[in-house]
Amino acid sequence: MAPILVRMSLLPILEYPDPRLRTVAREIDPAELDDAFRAHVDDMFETMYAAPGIGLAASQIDDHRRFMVIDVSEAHDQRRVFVNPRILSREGEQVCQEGCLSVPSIQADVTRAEKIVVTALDAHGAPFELAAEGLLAVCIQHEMDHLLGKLFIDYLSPLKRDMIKRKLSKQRRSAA
Ligand code: GNR
Ligand code: NI
Repeated sequence: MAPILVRMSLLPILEYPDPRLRTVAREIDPAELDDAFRAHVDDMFETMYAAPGIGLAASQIDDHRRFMVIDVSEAHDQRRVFVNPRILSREGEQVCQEGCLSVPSIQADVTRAEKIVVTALDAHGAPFELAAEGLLAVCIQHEMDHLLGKLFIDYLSPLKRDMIKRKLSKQRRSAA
């Protein structure tokens, strides 16, 4: 029987207010989409599932290339990779209570488009177009914000954001 090598690792996730989360990601040259890139994508999925989360932008693991991974399914069987994503159209509004692996234990309502059409490359460089609504649409918009250095708490009032900053630093002090 041929041996099967399984090589995976969990990646550390940057946490607010780490300034690296504010980096604007750079476009990926399709020539970069090699086996090493796809192994890295697998590590991101494992990191996301372990957290647990439904999406992870490269920015959150201190990789400032323009891509993200998403799986909103409960069975963890709908992996989607978006390289150089672009939103082609948006329609309607929805309010969703959001959380973020980079802002642990904080949740807040955010208003976003209800339906979007997004285009991107997959992990092999093949272009695709996807119409998304509901939670998938929320998650795509949340991850694309990360790629621009933006966090969901940026939509809240400065007062509320300051309260969150204090709560997180207090949490970290008691965890240390
Ligand atoms: O796991 C996550 N859940 C979630 C819930 C509502 C709206 C957005 C998200 S994304 C988040 C994972 C994350 O931080 N991705 O950047
Ligand atoms: Ni997030």
